Amino acid sequence: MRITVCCTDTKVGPWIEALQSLLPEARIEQWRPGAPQADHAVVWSPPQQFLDEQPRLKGIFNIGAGVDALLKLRLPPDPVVVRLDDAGMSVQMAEFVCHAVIRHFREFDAYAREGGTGNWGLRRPRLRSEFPVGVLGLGVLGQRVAQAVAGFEFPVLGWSRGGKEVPGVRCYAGEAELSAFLAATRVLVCLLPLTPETGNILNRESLSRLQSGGYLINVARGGHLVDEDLLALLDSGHLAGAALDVFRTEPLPADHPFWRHPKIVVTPHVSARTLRDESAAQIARKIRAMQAGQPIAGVVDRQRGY
Ligand code: NDP
Ligand code: OXD
Repeated sequence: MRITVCCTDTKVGPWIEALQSLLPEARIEQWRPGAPQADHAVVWSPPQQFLDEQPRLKGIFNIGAGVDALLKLRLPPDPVVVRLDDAGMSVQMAEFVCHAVIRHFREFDAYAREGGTGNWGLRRPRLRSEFPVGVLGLGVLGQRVAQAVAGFEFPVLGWSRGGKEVPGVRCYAGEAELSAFLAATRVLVCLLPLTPETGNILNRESLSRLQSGGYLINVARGGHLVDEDLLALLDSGHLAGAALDVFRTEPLPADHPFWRHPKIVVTPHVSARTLRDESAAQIARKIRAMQAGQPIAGVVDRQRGY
């Protein structure tokens, strides 16, 4: 079995080592133009040339949960596209979002500013019942996040396409219930995949529907957010702030207004990192299962885009 590895912005050597130790029988190599046809590919944002030169792959394994960059390319029709299925990301995402929610709710930034001036100033406790947290997307990451936030006794709501039942989470489904979900939300967390249906979903209209003093946490993709609409709603006072981990252009350009906005916290796409060992182990298990003709989890529906 031949496996080719083609990853932009990622060191390929350690991935090849990790996969090779798990699949000693396979021939695993970094892709180069003109390389022989492989059985499976392990990829992150590969160039179009790679896909054009590898038309007979059985599986394309994406080393991330989001496949938006991959599905933008012209893919051969046959290979099964597989995304990472948690692989250590959901606990990181839960930690990141809980931190962002609590930092905002408990006003830790204000305490940090006042502490810096030697001021022993108590702020009035806020009621968590007045900070309902709504999670857009109740998949592998969204469900874990929603339940983690519910563990801190915030009211939690969730929105998905087909409808879900998640203990402790009030669930809404589909276009028809989006307005009601937003109207009942004060802190909005985006954990949707980026697809033609969800692009620009965080816009003036949707964000205006949030309860007054709303707060946005975008940990999905920059393409979900209309940047100017967020800035306008922060400046008008309808929104109290935002924690943004993902951006339309990454790295976020030095002159982007998000960097310096006093109500925005920027992090450089770190809310849930791909963990190499756990991810390689998951991919190796799935390659073995596919070779044995067994079903695997995390297969992408190309039509839906996730
Ligand atoms: P999943 O595919 O497991 O879940 C996606 C969820 O979104 C599902 O609940 C799905 O609904 C819902 N959804 C999709 N389209 C729609 C729609 N049109 N309307 C309503 N709901 C919709 O994805 P993951 O939880 O694994 O990951 C989510 C995203 O997080 C990734 O695609 C990626 O972009 C981002 N991500 C960001 C990281 C970071 O470091 N910032 C790290 C990892 C991922 P249904 O259940 O009904 O299908
Ligand atoms: C992912 C990411 O999609 O890291 O896994 O953004």
